[in-house]
Amino acid sequence: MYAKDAGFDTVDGGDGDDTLLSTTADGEIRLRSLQNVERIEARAPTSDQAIPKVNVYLESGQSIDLTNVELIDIHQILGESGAEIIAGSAGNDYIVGLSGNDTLNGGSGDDIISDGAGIDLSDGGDGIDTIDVSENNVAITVDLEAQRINYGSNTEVILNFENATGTSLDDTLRGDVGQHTFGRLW
Ligand SMILES: [Ca+2]
Ligand SMILES: [Ca+2]
Ligand SMILES: [Ca+2]
Repeated sequence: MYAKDAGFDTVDGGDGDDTLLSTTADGEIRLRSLQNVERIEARAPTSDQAIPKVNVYLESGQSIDLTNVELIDIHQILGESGAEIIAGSAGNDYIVGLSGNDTLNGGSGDDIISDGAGIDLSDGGDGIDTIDVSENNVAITVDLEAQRINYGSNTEVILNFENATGTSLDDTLRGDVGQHTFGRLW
């Protein structure tokens, strides 16, 4: 059971089958670290309410490995301004690095990774994954074939992505259009 408070929590489930459960209407799960937890689940506060959008927030500069964690009705997994290391679950994840030089891995499933500012390393892993650069405020070149993002003088590595979502500026997309589909790049 997870009790929301202002700080970031260190959670160790120990032995047994453990679930981190959010049952508040404004669910936010704030973690410094997570160990030995098998499941993170969002539920409605009462049975007649909808399940709220619950995000997992990782403290700045920390790391989290969700490879063997089942996420149930969790909306996004978000880093902060530091360099976070986030490994997603086997399911479909939405991972947001924000600023800082982040290492973001989707793992299996059809993941969306928003890398944000900073020089990030993003890996979609197995599945049909989307690199989302729409939060950036500079025009970006996304090359899915060369597995690179370029903006200004910066180059970032993007591995195992099949789709891209661009910014509202004049982005450039390179890829094999026979294999890939592109989101709202224009
Ligand atoms: Ca970050
Ligand atoms: Ca995943
Ligand atoms: Ca992939």
